[in-house]
Amino acid sequence: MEANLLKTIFNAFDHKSNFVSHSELNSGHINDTFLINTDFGNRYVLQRINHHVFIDVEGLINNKVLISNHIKSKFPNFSEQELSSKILLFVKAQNTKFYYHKENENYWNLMVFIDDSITYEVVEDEEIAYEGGKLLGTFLNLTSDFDSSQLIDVIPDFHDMSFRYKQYVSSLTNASKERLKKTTKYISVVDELKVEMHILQELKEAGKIPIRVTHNDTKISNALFDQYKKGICMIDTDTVMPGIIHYDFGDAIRTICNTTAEDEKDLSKVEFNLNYYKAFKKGFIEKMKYSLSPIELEYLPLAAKTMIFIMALRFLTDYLNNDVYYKTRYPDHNLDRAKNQFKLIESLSEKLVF
Ligand code: GN1
Ligand code: MG
Repeated sequence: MEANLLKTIFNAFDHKSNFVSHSELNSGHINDTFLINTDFGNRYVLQRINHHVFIDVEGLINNKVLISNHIKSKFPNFSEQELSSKILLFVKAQNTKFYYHKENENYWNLMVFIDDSITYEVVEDEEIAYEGGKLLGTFLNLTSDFDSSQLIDVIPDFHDMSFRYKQYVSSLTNASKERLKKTTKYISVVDELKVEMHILQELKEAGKIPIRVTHNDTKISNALFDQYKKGICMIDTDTVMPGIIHYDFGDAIRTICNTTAEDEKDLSKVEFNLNYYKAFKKGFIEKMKYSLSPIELEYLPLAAKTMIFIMALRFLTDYLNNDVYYKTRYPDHNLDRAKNQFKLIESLSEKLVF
């Protein structure tokens, strides 16, 4: 993207720094994210929100700022400097809102970049898995006293199994013959698993699982670590909204326990790492032990399987719909992502007993 345009947008925010250069952070499948370097060395993350996917961008930004302020309020003795190295801080635009937007154009928001931080696409050792569990547990714990009804549903029915299943069924009727043929094997896997994969949804609908503030995009690349492999905080709070903890636990496991990235084509490399599962769960429970109910605890293993299934189904659906939702880099990218997730479910089912 053109530097001048980014500079103009960056200068619409109240940061008192001068734009020096930028680079694109190729992390997300939906939004566009840029790292901005400034003259005093402080760096920022400038994000263009995809308003076709996120219909109520103002509501989304309000959610993120409310949660960030709530977490901030838990550390009253921290200086601004300390806060900016541990917590996601959003910068106001000159018009005093936390976003910049011109009519008929894109929405942008700006965060302070947390220096010396690292993210992982694939987990390299148990320590990262354990720290990842503590990070998610801490996020859910710090937000557990926030009234989730103050948050909007950024994407209604986001992890709702019945909704995702319906979308998948309608993609089957829209799909080209060629794409349908390439997915035959997976269509039968979906049929085999679908009843079991609705269990959590049914418990939620029956009011048996508490509704809390949840993050909803807890893949490992959304956890920030320092140079010593210690967790700093969870990032990418775009999808923070009311939900059940199972999807957060499951989405973290989906990426932490996968021995490959979610789009690895060589399926012989894709395995579920049970040691990372145990390490993550240990860290998670350490931080959540006082606020987890027995039913929440009981369904954590099924949550892992369900969340991998939801993502497999969403990638498959988008493939059948000709890639209208996720960014893709080549024609069968979504199919490769789906195959990878189905292989992960197969491996999980061999290793995890529940
Ligand atoms: C999308 O754009 P990104 O990477 O933050 C998706 C998540 C998926 C993830 C898979 C709004 O997140 O649900 O788990 O891709 N976000 C949305 O990598 O659909
Ligand atoms: Mg996200």
